[in-house]
Amino acid sequence: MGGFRNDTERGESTAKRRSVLRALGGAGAVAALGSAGAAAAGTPAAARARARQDGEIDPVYGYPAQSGEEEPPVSPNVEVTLEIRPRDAPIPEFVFEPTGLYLEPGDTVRFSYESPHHTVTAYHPEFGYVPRVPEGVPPFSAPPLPVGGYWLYTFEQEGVYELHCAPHEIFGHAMRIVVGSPSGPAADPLPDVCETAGTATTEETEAETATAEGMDTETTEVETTPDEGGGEGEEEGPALPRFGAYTVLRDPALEPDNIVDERRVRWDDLDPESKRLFLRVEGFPPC
Ligand SMILES: [Cu+2]
Repeated sequence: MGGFRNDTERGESTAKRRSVLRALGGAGAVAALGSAGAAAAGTPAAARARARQDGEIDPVYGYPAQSGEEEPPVSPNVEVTLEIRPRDAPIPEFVFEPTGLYLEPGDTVRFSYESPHHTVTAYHPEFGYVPRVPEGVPPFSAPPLPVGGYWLYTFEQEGVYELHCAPHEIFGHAMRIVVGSPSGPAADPLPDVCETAGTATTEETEAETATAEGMDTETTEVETTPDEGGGEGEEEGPALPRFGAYTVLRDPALEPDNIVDERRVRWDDLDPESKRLFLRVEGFPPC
Protein backbone atom coordinates (compact mmCIF):
# COMPACT_ATOMS: atom_id res chain seq x y z
CA MET A 1 0.00 0.00 0.00
CA GLY A 2 1.36 3.44 -0.92
CA GLY A 3 3.04 5.47 1.80
CA PHE A 4 4.05 2.46 3.91
CA ARG A 5 7.75 2.38 4.54
CA ASN A 6 9.97 -0.44 3.36
CA ASP A 7 12.24 -2.65 5.47
CA THR A 8 15.37 -0.57 5.00
CA GLU A 9 13.66 2.58 6.15
CA ARG A 10 12.19 0.71 9.07
CA GLY A 11 15.61 -0.59 10.12
CA GLU A 12 17.06 2.91 10.06
CA SER A 13 14.20 4.38 11.99
CA THR A 14 14.37 1.62 14.61
CA ALA A 15 18.11 2.11 15.04
CA LYS A 16 17.61 5.85 15.41
CA ARG A 17 14.86 5.30 17.92
CA ARG A 18 17.00 2.96 20.01
CA SER A 19 19.90 5.41 20.14
CA VAL A 20 17.51 8.17 21.16
CA LEU A 21 16.23 5.91 23.91
CA ARG A 22 19.75 5.19 25.12
CA ALA A 23 20.55 8.89 25.14
CA LEU A 24 17.38 9.53 27.09
CA GLY A 25 18.30 7.00 29.83
CA GLY A 26 18.64 7.92 33.47
CA ALA A 27 17.42 11.33 34.54
CA GLY A 28 16.06 12.23 31.13
CA ALA A 29 13.85 9.16 31.02
CA VAL A 30 12.61 9.75 34.55
CA ALA A 31 11.71 13.34 33.71
CA ALA A 32 9.84 12.14 30.62
CA LEU A 33 7.81 9.68 32.67
CA GLY A 34 5.90 12.21 34.74
CA SER A 35 4.34 11.44 38.09
CA ALA A 36 2.61 8.13 37.33
CA GLY A 37 5.86 6.25 37.79
CA ALA A 38 4.68 3.48 35.47
CA ALA A 39 7.24 1.66 33.40
CA ALA A 40 5.91 3.24 30.27
CA ALA A 41 5.00 6.71 30.66
CA GLY A 42 2.93 9.62 31.45
CA THR A 43 -0.10 10.61 29.54
CA PRO A 44 -1.47 10.23 26.04
CA ALA A 45 -0.45 13.82 25.37
CA ALA A 46 3.13 13.09 26.45
CA ALA A 47 3.09 9.97 24.30
CA ARG A 48 1.99 12.00 21.30
CA ALA A 49 4.66 14.59 21.90
CA ARG A 50 7.34 11.94 22.18
CA ALA A 51 6.23 10.25 19.00
CA ARG A 52 6.32 13.60 17.22
CA GLN A 53 9.79 14.32 18.51
CA ASP A 54 11.50 10.91 18.46
CA GLY A 55 9.35 8.71 16.25
CA GLU A 56 8.76 6.53 19.32
CA ILE A 57 5.28 5.00 19.46
CA ASP A 58 4.25 4.63 23.09
CA PRO A 59 3.92 0.97 24.19
CA VAL A 60 0.83 1.75 26.29
CA TYR A 61 -0.99 4.59 24.51
CA GLY A 62 0.20 4.09 20.96
CA TYR A 63 -0.34 7.14 18.78
CA PRO A 64 -3.92 8.42 18.43
CA ALA A 65 -4.73 10.81 15.60
CA GLN A 66 -8.08 12.58 15.54
CA SER A 67 -8.02 12.93 11.79
CA GLY A 68 -6.71 11.04 8.81
CA GLU A 69 -5.26 14.37 7.62
CA GLU A 70 -2.65 14.26 10.35
CA GLU A 71 0.79 13.22 9.15
CA PRO A 72 1.89 10.08 11.08
CA PRO A 73 5.11 10.40 13.12
CA VAL A 74 6.11 6.93 11.87
CA SER A 75 5.12 5.44 8.53
CA PRO A 76 2.96 2.37 9.17
CA ASN A 77 3.81 -0.95 7.52
CA VAL A 78 0.25 -2.18 7.30
CA GLU A 79 -3.31 -0.99 7.78
CA VAL A 80 -6.20 -2.55 9.70
CA THR A 81 -9.63 -0.96 9.29
CA LEU A 82 -12.33 -0.85 11.98
CA GLU A 83 -15.63 -1.31 10.21
CA ILE A 84 -19.33 -1.75 10.78
CA ARG A 85 -21.06 -3.95 8.22
CA PRO A 86 -24.83 -4.27 8.03
CA ARG A 87 -26.30 -7.73 8.22
CA ASP A 88 -29.75 -9.23 8.34
CA ALA A 89 -30.11 -8.65 12.10
CA PRO A 90 -30.74 -5.70 14.43
CA ILE A 91 -27.03 -5.62 15.30
CA PRO A 92 -24.50 -5.18 12.48
CA GLU A 93 -21.13 -6.91 12.18
CA PHE A 94 -18.16 -5.19 13.85
CA VAL A 95 -15.04 -6.00 11.93
CA PHE A 96 -11.27 -5.68 12.09
CA GLU A 97 -10.13 -6.07 8.48
CA PRO A 98 -8.01 -8.11 8.22
CA THR A 99 -9.11 -10.17 11.25
CA GLY A 100 -5.91 -12.22 11.30
CA LEU A 101 -2.60 -10.51 10.58
CA TYR A 102 1.04 -11.54 10.42
CA LEU A 103 3.74 -8.97 11.32
CA GLU A 104 7.51 -8.85 11.64
CA PRO A 105 8.77 -7.65 15.04
CA GLY A 106 8.95 -3.84 14.98
CA ASP A 107 6.17 -3.41 12.43
CA THR A 108 3.81 -0.50 12.98
CA VAL A 109 0.11 -0.94 12.28
CA ARG A 110 -2.26 1.87 11.39
CA PHE A 111 -5.71 1.08 12.81
CA SER A 112 -8.07 3.20 10.73
CA TYR A 113 -11.41 4.18 12.29
CA GLU A 114 -13.84 3.93 9.39
CA SER A 115 -16.82 3.94 11.77
CA PRO A 116 -17.47 5.31 15.28
CA HIS A 117 -17.23 4.05 18.88
CA HIS A 118 -14.31 1.62 18.61
CA THR A 119 -11.18 0.88 20.62
CA VAL A 120 -8.24 -1.46 20.01
CA THR A 121 -7.59 -3.15 23.34
CA ALA A 122 -5.24 -5.95 24.38
CA TYR A 123 -6.56 -9.01 26.21
CA HIS A 124 -4.34 -8.27 29.19
CA PRO A 125 -4.59 -9.33 32.86
CA GLU A 126 -4.50 -5.68 33.93
CA PHE A 127 -7.74 -5.20 31.98
CA GLY A 128 -9.25 -8.16 33.84
CA TYR A 129 -8.69 -10.82 31.20
CA VAL A 130 -6.71 -14.01 31.00
CA PRO A 131 -3.34 -13.15 29.40
CA ARG A 132 -3.61 -13.32 25.60
CA VAL A 133 -0.60 -11.20 24.66
CA PRO A 134 3.09 -12.11 25.06
CA GLU A 135 4.49 -11.90 28.57
CA GLY A 136 5.91 -8.48 29.45
CA VAL A 137 3.72 -6.59 26.97
CA PRO A 138 2.03 -3.67 28.80
CA PRO A 139 -1.76 -3.24 28.92
CA PHE A 140 -2.18 -1.20 25.75
CA SER A 141 -5.32 0.29 24.28
CA ALA A 142 -6.45 2.77 21.68
CA PRO A 143 -9.08 5.30 22.71
CA PRO A 144 -12.32 5.79 20.78
CA LEU A 145 -11.54 8.17 17.92
CA PRO A 146 -13.59 10.15 15.40
CA VAL A 147 -14.47 8.52 12.12
CA GLY A 148 -11.51 9.09 9.83
CA GLY A 149 -9.03 9.10 12.72
CA TYR A 150 -6.37 6.48 13.23
CA TRP A 151 -4.23 4.84 15.89
CA LEU A 152 -0.65 3.66 15.42
CA TYR A 153 0.91 0.85 17.38
CA THR A 154 4.33 -0.77 17.04
CA PHE A 155 4.46 -4.49 17.80
CA GLU A 156 8.01 -4.95 19.06
CA GLN A 157 7.73 -8.25 20.85
CA GLU A 158 7.38 -11.59 19.12
CA GLY A 159 4.33 -13.70 19.87
CA VAL A 160 0.58 -13.94 19.50
CA TYR A 161 -1.66 -10.97 20.36
CA GLU A 162 -5.42 -11.08 20.77
CA LEU A 163 -7.14 -7.71 20.56
CA HIS A 164 -10.69 -6.52 20.87
CA CYS A 165 -12.83 -3.44 20.64
CA ALA A 166 -14.16 -2.79 24.16
CA PRO A 167 -17.68 -1.53 23.24
CA HIS A 168 -18.27 -4.29 20.67
CA GLU A 169 -16.46 -7.24 22.19
CA ILE A 170 -19.62 -9.23 22.79
CA PHE A 171 -20.58 -8.73 19.13
CA GLY A 172 -17.37 -10.32 17.93
CA HIS A 173 -15.18 -7.26 17.36
CA ALA A 174 -11.86 -9.01 17.91
CA MET A 175 -8.74 -9.99 16.00
CA ARG A 176 -5.50 -11.94 16.30
CA ILE A 177 -2.02 -10.74 15.34
CA VAL A 178 1.01 -13.02 15.09
CA VAL A 179 4.37 -11.27 15.36
CA GLY A 180 7.23 -13.46 14.17
CA SER A 181 6.84 -17.04 15.33
CA PRO A 182 3.75 -17.90 17.39
CA SER A 183 4.58 -17.95 21.11
CA GLY A 184 3.23 -16.75 24.45
CA PRO A 185 -0.06 -17.65 26.14
CA ALA A 186 -2.20 -16.93 23.05
CA ALA A 187 -0.20 -19.42 20.96
CA ASP A 188 -2.40 -22.00 22.66
CA PRO A 189 -6.06 -22.06 21.69
CA LEU A 190 -8.63 -20.57 24.02
CA PRO A 191 -10.06 -23.26 26.29
CA ASP A 192 -13.21 -24.97 25.11
CA VAL A 193 -15.78 -23.54 27.53
CA CYS A 194 -18.28 -26.25 26.64
CA GLU A 195 -15.75 -28.92 27.57
CA THR A 196 -14.87 -27.07 30.79
CA ALA A 197 -18.54 -26.84 31.72
CA GLY A 198 -18.89 -30.59 31.12
CA THR A 199 -15.87 -31.36 33.30
CA ALA A 200 -17.18 -29.18 36.13
CA THR A 201 -20.47 -31.03 36.14
CA THR A 202 -18.70 -34.36 36.31
CA GLU A 203 -16.52 -33.21 39.19
CA GLU A 204 -19.56 -31.95 41.07
CA THR A 205 -21.26 -35.25 40.62
CA GLU A 206 -18.22 -37.09 41.89
CA ALA A 207 -17.97 -34.78 44.90
CA GLU A 208 -21.60 -35.38 45.74
CA THR A 209 -21.16 -39.10 45.37
CA ALA A 210 -18.14 -39.04 47.66
CA THR A 211 -20.11 -37.08 50.26
CA ALA A 212 -23.00 -39.45 49.98
CA GLU A 213 -20.63 -42.31 50.64
CA GLY A 214 -19.89 -40.75 54.01
CA MET A 215 -16.51 -39.04 53.47
CA ASP A 216 -17.55 -36.48 56.06
CA THR A 217 -20.33 -34.06 56.88
CA GLU A 218 -18.88 -30.73 55.76
CA THR A 219 -21.00 -30.71 52.59
CA THR A 220 -21.43 -28.18 49.71
CA GLU A 221 -18.61 -25.50 49.78
CA VAL A 222 -16.37 -27.53 47.44
CA GLU A 223 -18.35 -27.03 44.25
CA THR A 224 -17.94 -23.22 44.19
CA THR A 225 -14.16 -23.47 43.71
CA PRO A 226 -13.37 -21.53 40.51
CA ASP A 227 -10.96 -23.42 38.26
CA GLU A 228 -8.16 -21.81 36.31
CA GLY A 229 -9.33 -19.46 33.58
CA GLY A 230 -12.30 -21.56 32.58
CA GLY A 231 -15.02 -19.83 34.56
CA GLU A 232 -16.61 -17.51 32.01
CA GLY A 233 -19.47 -16.28 34.13
CA GLU A 234 -17.40 -15.89 37.31
CA GLU A 235 -17.24 -12.37 38.75
CA GLU A 236 -13.83 -12.84 40.36
CA GLY A 237 -10.84 -13.97 38.38
CA PRO A 238 -9.73 -13.06 34.90
CA ALA A 239 -12.26 -13.32 32.08
CA LEU A 240 -11.96 -15.10 28.80
CA PRO A 241 -12.85 -13.15 25.66
CA ARG A 242 -16.60 -12.80 25.82
CA PHE A 243 -19.39 -14.11 23.58
CA GLY A 244 -18.78 -13.07 19.95
CA ALA A 245 -15.11 -12.33 20.56
CA TYR A 246 -14.68 -15.82 21.98
CA THR A 247 -16.27 -17.55 18.98
CA VAL A 248 -14.39 -15.34 16.50
CA LEU A 249 -11.04 -16.09 18.19
CA ARG A 250 -11.86 -19.80 18.22
CA ASP A 251 -12.37 -19.81 14.44
CA PRO A 252 -9.97 -22.25 12.71
CA ALA A 253 -9.06 -19.61 10.09
CA LEU A 254 -7.49 -17.56 12.89
CA GLU A 255 -5.24 -20.32 14.21
CA PRO A 256 -1.76 -18.78 14.63
CA ASP A 257 -0.13 -21.17 12.14
CA ASN A 258 -2.75 -20.34 9.54
CA ILE A 259 -2.14 -16.61 10.06
CA VAL A 260 1.59 -17.21 9.54
CA ASP A 261 0.85 -19.10 6.31
CA GLU A 262 -1.75 -16.68 4.95
CA ARG A 263 -0.25 -13.43 6.29
CA ARG A 264 -3.74 -11.90 6.24
CA VAL A 265 -7.00 -13.60 7.11
CA ARG A 266 -10.09 -11.70 6.06
CA TRP A 267 -13.34 -11.47 8.03
CA ASP A 268 -14.99 -13.26 5.12
CA ASP A 269 -12.65 -16.22 5.64
CA LEU A 270 -14.27 -16.95 9.01
CA ASP A 271 -17.09 -19.42 9.47
CA PRO A 272 -20.48 -17.61 9.69
CA GLU A 273 -21.10 -19.67 12.85
CA SER A 274 -18.23 -17.79 14.53
CA LYS A 275 -19.99 -14.48 13.82
CA ARG A 276 -23.36 -15.32 15.31
CA LEU A 277 -25.04 -12.97 17.77
CA PHE A 278 -25.55 -13.83 21.43
CA LEU A 279 -27.97 -11.07 22.24
CA ARG A 280 -31.65 -10.81 22.95
CA VAL A 281 -32.92 -7.25 22.87
CA GLU A 282 -35.81 -6.81 25.25
CA GLY A 283 -37.63 -3.85 26.82
CA PHE A 284 -36.59 -1.26 24.27
CA PRO A 285 -38.05 1.11 23.34
CA PRO A 286 -39.61 1.38 26.81
CA CYS A 287 -43.20 2.13 25.73
CU1 LIG B 1 -15.90 -1.80 17.72
